[in-house]
Amino acid sequence: MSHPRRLGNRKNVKKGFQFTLMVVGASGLGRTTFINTLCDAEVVPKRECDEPEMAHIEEGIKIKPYTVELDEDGVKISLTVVDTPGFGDMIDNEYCFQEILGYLEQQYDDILSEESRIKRNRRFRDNRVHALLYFIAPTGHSLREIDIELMKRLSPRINIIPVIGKSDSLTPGELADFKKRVMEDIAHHKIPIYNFPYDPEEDDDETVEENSELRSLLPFALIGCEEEVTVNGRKVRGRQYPWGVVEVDNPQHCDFVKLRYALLSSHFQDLKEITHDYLYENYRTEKLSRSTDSASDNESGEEDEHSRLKEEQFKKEEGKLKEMEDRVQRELKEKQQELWTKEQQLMSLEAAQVQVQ
Ligand SMILES: Nc1nc2c(ncn2[C@@H]2O[C@H](COP(=O)(O)OP(=O)(O)OP(=O)(O)O)[C@@H](O)[C@H]2O)c(=O)[nH]1
Ligand SMILES: [Mg+2]
Repeated sequence: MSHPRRLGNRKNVKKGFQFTLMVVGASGLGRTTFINTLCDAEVVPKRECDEPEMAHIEEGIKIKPYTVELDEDGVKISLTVVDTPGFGDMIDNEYCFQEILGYLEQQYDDILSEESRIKRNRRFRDNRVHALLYFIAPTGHSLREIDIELMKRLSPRINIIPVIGKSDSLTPGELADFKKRVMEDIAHHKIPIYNFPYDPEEDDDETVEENSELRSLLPFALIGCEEEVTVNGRKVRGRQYPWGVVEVDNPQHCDFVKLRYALLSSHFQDLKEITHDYLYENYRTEKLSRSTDSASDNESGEEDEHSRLKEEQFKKEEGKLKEMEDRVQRELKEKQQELWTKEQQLMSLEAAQVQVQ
């Protein structure tokens, strides 16, 4: 499944650009190492190991953005990487989902209120997150419930790209099987990840070929390492094991180079456009229609109050009329009584007169 709206693959822009990436995944899957490998610098400091007496304390999730200026073949990139340490550490992860979702929506809210200002703030920074790399543990089985839940809940708000952390723990055969199973799970649960959308009818052959190759690599197998080792006289970034070296920048060993190029060169524009034209637009429409609904709820509330007051007024008037009618009836009866007494007096006077005559 892909997002219903897809946009053409754009090539690099020379003047430089800003891009924001979020990394989420269980503890220890290599997020910090990946960020530092991606930027080729120690952007995120290494985490100190917890003291044994503190190991049981659940700190909860933290959301930490780091901004770094990169130079990619002369193209300036202001890259913000948002790390999410503590994800999945708690027994109940509901709080984690809400925190991440809240962060993503807050960035949309900020731009929404900026758009509706009469005078624009020139220093306003658009912090919308353009892609989320979701780190899957290299279990060799299939997706866990927390993976499915996170991707399902966040996919309406962000381009999700699934990756396998520490993929050197799997043999090439195991990795291929695992990738296949993960994609089957994603399809089964209808999770709309970012799958390098293309249209063979509309797009040029180069785009179709490039995107279908990237799609076939999903979920990207990652290896992270900041140190350099020497292999056959060459200095490479790689993990040295007694039996050999796994190289970060070797496409035979992992998909790091392909993913890096897609994120920072060939597909950043597509990711940004989908974020703006589709994900943000949906959020904006939902939010604005929610506030119109509550306004019309208010309006109908006002109407209800109005008719309630009218009814009260009507009842009061009715009561007054009834009182008036009763009083008139009472006075009428009194007058009739008076009249009858007067008639009786008149009759007895007449009778007395007749006797006198
Ligand atoms: N085998 C292997 N180990 C890795 C890889 N990447 C990182 N590691 C090691 O795994 C351990 C944890 O890596 P981190 O980068 O700190 O992982 P993290 O996801 O940031 O961990 P937290 O921030 O604690 O959640 C470190 O000892 C790394 O050297 C990898 O690709 N393969
Ligand atoms: Mg870390």
